[in-house]
Amino acid sequence: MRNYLKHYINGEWIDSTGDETEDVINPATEEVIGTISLGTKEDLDKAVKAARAAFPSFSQTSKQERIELLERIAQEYEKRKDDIIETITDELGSPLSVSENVHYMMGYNHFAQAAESLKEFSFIENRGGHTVMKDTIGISGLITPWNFPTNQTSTKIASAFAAGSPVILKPAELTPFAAVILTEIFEAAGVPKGVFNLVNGSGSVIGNGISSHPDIDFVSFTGSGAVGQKIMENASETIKNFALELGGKSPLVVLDDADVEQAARTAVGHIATNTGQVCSAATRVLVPSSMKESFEKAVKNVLPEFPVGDPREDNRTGPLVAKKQWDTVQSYIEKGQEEGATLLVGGTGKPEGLDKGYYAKPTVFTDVKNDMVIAQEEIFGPVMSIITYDSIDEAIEIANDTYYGLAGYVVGENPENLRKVASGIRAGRVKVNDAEADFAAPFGGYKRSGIGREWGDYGIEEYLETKTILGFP
Ligand code: TAP
Repeated sequence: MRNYLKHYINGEWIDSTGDETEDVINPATEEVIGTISLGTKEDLDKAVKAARAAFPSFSQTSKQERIELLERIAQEYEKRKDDIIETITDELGSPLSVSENVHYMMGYNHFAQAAESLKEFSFIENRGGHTVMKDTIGISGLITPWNFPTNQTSTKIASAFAAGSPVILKPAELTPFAAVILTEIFEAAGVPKGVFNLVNGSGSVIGNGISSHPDIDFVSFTGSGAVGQKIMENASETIKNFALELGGKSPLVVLDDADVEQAARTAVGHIATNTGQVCSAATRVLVPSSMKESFEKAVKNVLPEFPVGDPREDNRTGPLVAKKQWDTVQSYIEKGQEEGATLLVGGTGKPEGLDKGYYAKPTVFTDVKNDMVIAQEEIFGPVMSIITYDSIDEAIEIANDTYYGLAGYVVGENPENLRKVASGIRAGRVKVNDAEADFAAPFGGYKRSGIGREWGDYGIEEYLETKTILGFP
């Protein structure tokens, strides 16, 4: 059992001032695996005070000191590899291979990349008549979701540390244990007292408290649009800066010269990885009308490559994170059928033989119209919608016919068409064919997918203010 009834404030694990606790459940077994304390406003105030006290010295550390700090964190992070992988598999339900190759790997890369980006980063620029200086924004409140327990936290923390900003982290209640390991990593790496503070608790108390706190200068949030909107409202009370990463309904445009089997594999990979609980997942798959039947056949052929089951065994897809998420996914599958989409594979209920655990059937709808609810709303589960198009212009139009704009994908051969689609999609990140991940590349959304950018030097920028000095001697 992992019981963490303390918060980490000012370099110490201290008791919560409240006595409310929350059990954490392994979604694969439905068993309680530990308990956390739900912090109070008083706990948050203590953390804010500690971060404030750490601000003057941490914000004045040299670039070199911060590079070395981030490099030490990356080294300590590597030492905790097995722990991180096991913990994420237990609290989130992701298969061990996904916990290693996605969750562990992404967290590591954010720290390593922040150190690299910082090496090239210029905090002062003489522009002839004036000098522009980049100054730490102040102290930052970080609110993170459950779907990437090390990626979402690490990208924010790495950027904040690179910019010299002390932080208060409130991780999601559903997956709080990876953040405990991160805290231990920061201690081992010698993060100064008060620079990192962990306050566990509910969104309504600690999350809400962070976004409305008069002494917090910046809030970085990842999660749902509804809560993102609340963060904006709260931040407006104190004219606080914020960055929001709010999910999507991303298109995968399959061009007519794409390898149909490979395209189907890419599409299924999106709903299988992390059980489709990925903000940038391609859940609308746009295929040429002429390719519809061969694509549907290819999807059925490749599905067995992504077995669903016990995340501690050799499976590609685990359960959904919680019963509530399972219920949400079920209701969208029902909705798709009511709306008249054709169920190609999957459906409601649990996959055969998986009665325990929040497992959902990988589900593919075809004959989907882009204005159906299943094509417009973020489902956050293993559900794909196949939509047909008749021209590249139409494909781009459908791709952009959404409130979201986080990511887009295009697969095919003809470079001109690939360029046309990649440039035409209104989203913060477009991936062409099987391009490799790049942690120096900015990540964030257009439209209702968010405000601001994370990762690499763009991520660091969010934690900085721009100061003009006239007559700098
Ligand atoms: P949210 O409710 O948005 O939770 C994200 C984080 O915000 C959690 O730490 C949550 O705390 C906190 N929070 C909740 N209410 C808050 C408030 N009033 N003020 C400040 N912080 C608050 O997401 P969820 O309920 O976990 O998931 C719901 C849906 O959101 C999903 O189905 C999915 O569509 C979307 N989602 C998107 C993303 C990404 S990456 N864009 C990630 C997760 C979920 P607690 O939950 O601990 O109380």
